[in-house]
Amino acid sequence: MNKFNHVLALNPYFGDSTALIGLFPPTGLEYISASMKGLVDKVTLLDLRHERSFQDPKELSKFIRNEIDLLCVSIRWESRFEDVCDFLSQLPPEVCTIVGGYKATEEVEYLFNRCPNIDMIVRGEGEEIIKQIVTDVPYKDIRGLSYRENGGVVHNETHPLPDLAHIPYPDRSLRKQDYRLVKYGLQLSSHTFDTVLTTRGCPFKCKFCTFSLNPLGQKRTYAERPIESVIEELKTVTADVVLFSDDNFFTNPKRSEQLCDLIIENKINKIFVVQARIDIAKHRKVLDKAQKAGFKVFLIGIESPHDRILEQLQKGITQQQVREAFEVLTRYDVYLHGYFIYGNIGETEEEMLYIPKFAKEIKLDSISFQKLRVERFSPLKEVVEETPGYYYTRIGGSVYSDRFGRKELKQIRNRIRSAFYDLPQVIRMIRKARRIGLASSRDLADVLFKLPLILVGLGRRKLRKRRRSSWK
Ligand code: B12
Ligand code: SF4
Repeated sequence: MNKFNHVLALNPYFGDSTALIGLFPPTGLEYISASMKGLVDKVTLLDLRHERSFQDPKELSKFIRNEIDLLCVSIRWESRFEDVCDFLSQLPPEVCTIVGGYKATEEVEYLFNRCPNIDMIVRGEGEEIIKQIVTDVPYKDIRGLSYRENGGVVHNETHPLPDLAHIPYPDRSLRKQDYRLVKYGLQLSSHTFDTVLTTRGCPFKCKFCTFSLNPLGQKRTYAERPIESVIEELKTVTADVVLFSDDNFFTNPKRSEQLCDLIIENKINKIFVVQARIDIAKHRKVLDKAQKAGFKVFLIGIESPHDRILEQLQKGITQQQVREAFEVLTRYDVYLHGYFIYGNIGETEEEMLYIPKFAKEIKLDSISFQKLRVERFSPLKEVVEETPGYYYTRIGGSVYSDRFGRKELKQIRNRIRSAFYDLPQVIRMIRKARRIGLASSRDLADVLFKLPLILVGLGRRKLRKRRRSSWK
């Protein structure tokens, strides 16, 4: 007989968000659910983005009281963290509640104080840990677990990172819906979306990045899943577009090439989206195969056009190398998106405003740009603390300076955006998206038709945001 009968795996996020966030499934929670399979009688996965009635904590509590004997919640993001805490605190305290996820791991003490109904927190990657919790392993013997005992909290030692060859891939059978591009309740594309993780960790050491640091401050060693298991998983994926959410899909070009070969051989017809470094441009054979295998969108971390800043960020690339790489990449029929960071230490206004110009020079189709951020374990934290005139107001928040405060950086952001996204660029993006099959003519006509409603939604969101900030 199993220790638990009916487990609820809960993605507690819903409400105001960007369309991109609604696009992807709660991968971590699906990994956890897959690991519990066979060890509990039943798992129900609720993604609150798609469960309107359960967005009311009273309704959800009724369901939990009637059905559930273990509640597993994933807390992953900085954004909406307090809302999630408020929501969780309204759920039945008598049902055993475990939380896990990147943000939960960062905020263990805070969460135990803030949400009295949380019984346990799983720190770090949770596949092995959850298996021990739902079987009869005594809590004191489960590494990676923090739990309440005699009015206090016990933190067990850290769990070793799981071996990727031995963990099952996400359990998609628990989904009640497909994932689509939806904004203000309006569907913007006919495509369905999914994510697949083929590796964890990244061997590079960019100073601003915590992607490859787990929230315990340990560098996540780069680890690969067996490619056969990736192909087996891909065969079960029904979505049209798949994001390989590896930090850098091409870390091991030989393996990437093999994966492309197997995708072609197995006739897996999808649009693949990958995160990459410019280094991939050196591997033409891999690029040729990737194009053939359906890799159509490359999300590339460039961070800055300035060598001084690239060096400061320890990105390991130079402006000239970026230019050379894009000369190669633009020969392929792929959509190229670049990530940039502005507001770097010592960066002048002029330097920040060069981002859109540079992005056009190297022929990027689209860009996103973020303020420099400080995370608890990012190596950049110390640099900011030691640099006079620079500061951050909270962990996970942006870096400001005496010269560039919130207001100044917001103005610069708007100028970067309008300089890049002019009409010719928007037309170029649409044409490219159509040509490579990312969006059909019907999708585009549909978006145009829905444009007035999207603008109304945007206006409402801005109003809500303004009201919220005037209450604070
Ligand atoms: C892919 C990705 C995305 C995708 C989302 C894909 C998806 N499926 O959700 C997209 C592109 C949409 C995205 C967006 C953003 N992302 Co992102 N993203 C990632 C990335 C690279 C991988 C996520 C993933 O799939 N991990 C694999 C799964 C298996 O890991 P996991 O979710 O952590 O789950 C494991 C454990 O945490 C734990 N666990 C999780 N839940 C639970 C629950 C229980 C009960 C238990 C026991 C265990 C457990 O076990 C799981 C299995 O090991 C991570 C970095 C990373 N390496 O994790 C950043 C990361 C999660 N993103 C981050 C950020 C900041 C963002 C953005 C805010 C960026 C931006 N400014 O726009 C946005 C918006 C997010 C939001 N909601 O507001 C940060 C979060 C930091 C923080 N504390 O807030 C991360 C950690 C990157 C970083 N270091 O900066 N992201
Ligand atoms: S920015 Fe990219 S390449 Fe650099 S450490 Fe992070 S994931 Fe790795």
